[in-house]
Amino acid sequence: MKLIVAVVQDKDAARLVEALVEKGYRATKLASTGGFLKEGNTTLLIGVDDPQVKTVVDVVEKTCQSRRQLVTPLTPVGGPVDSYVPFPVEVMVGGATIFVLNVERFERV
Ligand code: 2BA
Repeated sequence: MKLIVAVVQDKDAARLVEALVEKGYRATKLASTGGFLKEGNTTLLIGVDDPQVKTVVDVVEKTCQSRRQLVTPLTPVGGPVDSYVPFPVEVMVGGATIFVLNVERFERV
């Protein structure tokens, strides 16, 4: 068995959970925050048998879009505040960041 951990954008999360549940997969949705943008995103935990990993990853890939996002860097710590002009920087976020982990033991009691 594998645990798929997928970090996705909030905008795609509801559709993704719907698509997974519709196909008979179980998923847990966690509210999370990206370390870089410090904005909310969604982390899904999806436990599946090994042969189903590819199908689930395909569903995630089809459902989640990449989006460009502008980030305004913070004032450098200790730097001159008055002369600092923060220019927005564009980053490409998502579709999804996916980790596939081996599950040592799974029980539903
Ligand atoms: P954030 O950490 O908020 O990152 C959002 C986007 O900012 C990233 O998109 C990437 O395009 C950019 N970014 C992140 N760190 C950067 C850096 N040090 N320098 C320049 N640009 C940077 P994604 O790569 O698609 O990541 C989306 C979210 O997935 C991340 O949100 C984070 O919550 C999660 N994530 C990505 N890689 C991860 C990893 N190795 N471990 C744990 N979580 C990860």
